[in-house]
Amino acid sequence: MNRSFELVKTAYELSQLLPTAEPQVALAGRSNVGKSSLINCLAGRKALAKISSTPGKTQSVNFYQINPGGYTLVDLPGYGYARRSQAERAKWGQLIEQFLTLSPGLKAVAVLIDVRVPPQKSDLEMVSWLRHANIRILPVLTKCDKMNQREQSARQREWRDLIGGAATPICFSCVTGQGKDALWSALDSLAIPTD
Ligand SMILES: Nc1nc2c(ncn2[C@@H]2O[C@H](COP(=O)(O)OP(=O)(O)OP(=O)(O)O)[C@@H](O)[C@H]2O)c(=O)[nH]1
Ligand SMILES: [Mg+2]
Repeated sequence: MNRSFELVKTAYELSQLLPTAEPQVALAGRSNVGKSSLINCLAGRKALAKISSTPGKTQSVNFYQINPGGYTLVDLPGYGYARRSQAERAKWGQLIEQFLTLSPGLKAVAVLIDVRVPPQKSDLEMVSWLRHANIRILPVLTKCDKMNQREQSARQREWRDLIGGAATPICFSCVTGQGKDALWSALDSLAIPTD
């Protein structure tokens, strides 16, 4: 199915985050994990979201309206980027937290994790924060083209056990397109009401 992606809003400040009841799924993950690349891959457009090999590229909350589907994918700034000043990290932490707390339409958060990297404190903190806030977690392992099948499966099991009870993480790669269909199905079933 061909989908259209439209960047409908960009927020840099807490005051620009107006609560909305429209269905949304947010993408969260450490800087450089591949959030913006995943948006581009799903959209089939290379330059929709800005990507960079330097962490900290996305500095705003970006809202992409998906049609058909009628929901919004929200690209969040990355967390855990140590080379930012403490003030900047605090500002983004607040922006992300405020967004996650104040979005009545938020159906789930896709937590993106680099398949090559063992579980990091910042990822575990994000997962635990979401669980406490009662927000559904869609775990996605990124850059799966960089690891063989056996290593991917081991990391999937590791995260399934850590998140506990949630679905097995989807292995995704924007280089090979692995996991793209599975991700669309998961997003649709989380964001589109069934009744
Ligand atoms: N091999 C490979 N590289 C990837 C993949 N996805 C992203 N990358 C690379 O990872 C780097 C970071 O990608 P981004 O999409 O900018 O990451 P981000 O999570 O949006 O980063 P921030 O905006 O800084 O939070 C870029 O150099 C991408 O080309 C993938 O599936 N496979
Ligand atoms: Mg980005």
